[in-house]
Amino acid sequence: PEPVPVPVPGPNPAIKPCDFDYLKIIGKGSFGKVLLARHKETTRYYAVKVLQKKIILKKKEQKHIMAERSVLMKNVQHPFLVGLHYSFQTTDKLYFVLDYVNGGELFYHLQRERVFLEPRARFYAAEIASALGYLHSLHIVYRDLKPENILLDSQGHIVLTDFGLCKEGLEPNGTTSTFCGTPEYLAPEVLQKQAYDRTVDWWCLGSVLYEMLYGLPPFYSRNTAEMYNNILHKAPVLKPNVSNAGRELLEGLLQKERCSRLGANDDFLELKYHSFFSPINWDDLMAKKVAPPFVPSVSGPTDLRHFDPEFTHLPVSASLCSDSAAVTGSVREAAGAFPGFSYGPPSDHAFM
Ligand code: ISQ
Repeated sequence: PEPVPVPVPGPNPAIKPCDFDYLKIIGKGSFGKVLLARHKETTRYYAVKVLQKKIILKKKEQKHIMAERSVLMKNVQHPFLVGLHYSFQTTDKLYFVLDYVNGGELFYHLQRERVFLEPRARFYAAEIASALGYLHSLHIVYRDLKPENILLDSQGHIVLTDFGLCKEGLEPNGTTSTFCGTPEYLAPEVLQKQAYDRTVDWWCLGSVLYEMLYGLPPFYSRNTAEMYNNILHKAPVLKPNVSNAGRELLEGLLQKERCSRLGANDDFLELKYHSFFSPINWDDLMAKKVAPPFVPSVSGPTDLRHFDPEFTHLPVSASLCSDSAAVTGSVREAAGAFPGFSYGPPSDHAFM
């Protein structure tokens, strides 16, 4: 039999910022930005997330970033989680080369339609739940599932992004702000800075499902303090325009006491077999054999119509690919602040 090259994980110093053309900014957070980029040699499109090291170091979020990298690369592969192709670093920046997903944010589509009918909300909630259940099986807690982290691919399937970028927003002056969006899905225990576990993700899923069915987050108020009070002390309002199964599921997921929350005992299995999801064939869902209820209209990989023009019209910084951006990594990077960051499927060339 033919010898088959087996990829072994390790640093890939061969890949560098200048291997890409940076076309558009498609997202921005306090740590850095996400750009649409084209790999010059292959002409393939990627979402490249670029983080400033000094901002991360200042915020002491290094752990989060390393956690993000390990989450993305440690063989974390799931149909509804964004894939990491490479990571590498220069003197002042960290780069993640991710799948490019251009169906738009789920909540961009929700805002256009106000609410989703139950079958559509069920489909999205099921794909998100299966991704969260998979992460939990690897002992990973997603923690901040929020509207802007839930994307649709061009076929209409869910893609969860952002394992660690832009946790709490930090303004340049060091004050917390709503720059990254008000954290309206924060579970009571996170809000109170108590210990949290995988059950926070089921709370967040409950919040997402609530917003898809009712058009607003469960404890929404224009007044942030009041919203926080609602999250901690008020029962969610469950009007009867949603089915009994749907309201029951929301009630279970939005339990303030994490031990009483649906999923507290058998995690994803408790959701999987809930009557709200009885129309879902989970094997077909995971195999992407369930046709998405809505197909985003995109003309091709560079079609940016679903991205906020606030970002896409910004100029792309030339510093992303310049002579000063010396690639670090390989053996030398062990001395730096982000050892072991650079990654790529090694001996890529062996396959081409
Ligand atoms: C992939 N495609 C589009 C946007 C993205 C934002 C963050 C992370 C990955 C992405």
